[in-house]
Amino acid sequence: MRCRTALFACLIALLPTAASAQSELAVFPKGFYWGAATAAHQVEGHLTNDWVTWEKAKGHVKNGDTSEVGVDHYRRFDKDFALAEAMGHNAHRLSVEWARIEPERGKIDWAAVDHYHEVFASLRKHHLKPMVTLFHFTNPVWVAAQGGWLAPRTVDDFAKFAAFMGREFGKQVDCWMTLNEPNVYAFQAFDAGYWPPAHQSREEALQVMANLMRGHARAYHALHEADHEDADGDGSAAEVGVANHVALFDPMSGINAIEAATAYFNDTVFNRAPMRAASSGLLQFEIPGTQGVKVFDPQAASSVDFIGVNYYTRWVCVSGGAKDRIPMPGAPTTAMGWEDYPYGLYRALWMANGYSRLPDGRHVPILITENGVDDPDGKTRASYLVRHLAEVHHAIRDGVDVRGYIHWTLMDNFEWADGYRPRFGLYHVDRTNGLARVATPAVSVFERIARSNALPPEILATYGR
Ligand code: GCO
Repeated sequence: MRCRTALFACLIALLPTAASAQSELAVFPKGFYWGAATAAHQVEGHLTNDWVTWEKAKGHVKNGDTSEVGVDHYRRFDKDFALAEAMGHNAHRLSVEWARIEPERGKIDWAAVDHYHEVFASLRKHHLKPMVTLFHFTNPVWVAAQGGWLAPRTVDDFAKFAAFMGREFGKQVDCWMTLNEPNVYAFQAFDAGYWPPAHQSREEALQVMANLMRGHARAYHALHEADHEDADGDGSAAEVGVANHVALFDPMSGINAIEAATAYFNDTVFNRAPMRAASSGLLQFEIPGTQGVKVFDPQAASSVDFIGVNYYTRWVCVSGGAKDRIPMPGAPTTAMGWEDYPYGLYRALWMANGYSRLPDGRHVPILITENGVDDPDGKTRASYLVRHLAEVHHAIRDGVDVRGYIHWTLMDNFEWADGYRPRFGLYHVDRTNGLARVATPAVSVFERIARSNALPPEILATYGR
């Protein structure tokens, strides 16, 4: 009994320390980037590229939706950035449309260039650091006609485009992402056949991944050669990375060899291979039973200044049925049918951390370049945001060098083959009312977090479970 009393006394003595440690721990590092991401094709509207051609055929996009008007961000960008600024954001991730800037090989459309100068000037005016993606799933028609990313020539063309971007926009942009989700693009467009050019060849998907990473490596060096201007005065003229999609894969049963192997190979080729390529230089895109790629590309070694992580969900690998992966049975899922699994972000950050020590000796930081939820009635986003940020905070506390959190997405937009039904936006876009931007409840919660650079205890208490 005496012993128990002593133990309780001891625990009570610890309580205030634990509570203050908790509030201290909910603070993010100084200078942390808070923002949202968009992609040109999903928001701008008024475009011509390989996706626009694809959307015209019936059945390619749900409900016959097209990106034709998008959410008219091409014209409304300044007002949209004002919304991000009002939310306390200090960064914004967006992509530039290669097809606008170079509509024909070697021919620059200077009106499009001027447009993006205005876009970056507007970001600056709204105190948002531009984080610019060069390839976010769409190609100029002439690139698609030459075979797209299956053609080695596209690697050279992309490097030239990157050099142009660095020269032209270096005084306005420091943070560059060469590619968005090379793994998702390669498999959706060349293996699953869901996106243009809708091939169904796993072998091609592996070649495309390798070509994308070759393109990344060339673009990395081209941007560093071309961009010497420190746009925001932080001492660095160009930081270049890739926005990697990380999906967790777990076997349903750890003692089922097929399920364990499926999880292992998915994780290896889909998640790890692109990060490893840009870190070690080894382009190894292989799946058992398929002709893959394994080659060392010296240009790819140490070709990142940060590692971008796009995280949404985990898949559980199963065997014996029609599907080989499903959301975890019984777990909560989002409207997209994806498991709501915040701990996966903690795991994804540690995975990326494993590729952050480069052969040239640098240890590069990690940036969360996308994380978000399809939330049709706006009721779950605030909780999704807070629970995922709590895991980001845990990862930082445990030693991962995470420099920012960029939410997908600023406003509802064209979700590729799913059209306009999914709603990932912090702002809902009312398509029945002149594309009006309507704040979802997550906006004020995000603002509280961004402005305090912390997860305030009352926000954690209300939304953190
Ligand atoms: C991707 C893209 C975005 C998507 C988002 C939601 O991951 O496919 O980067 O374009 O819209 O991820 O699916």
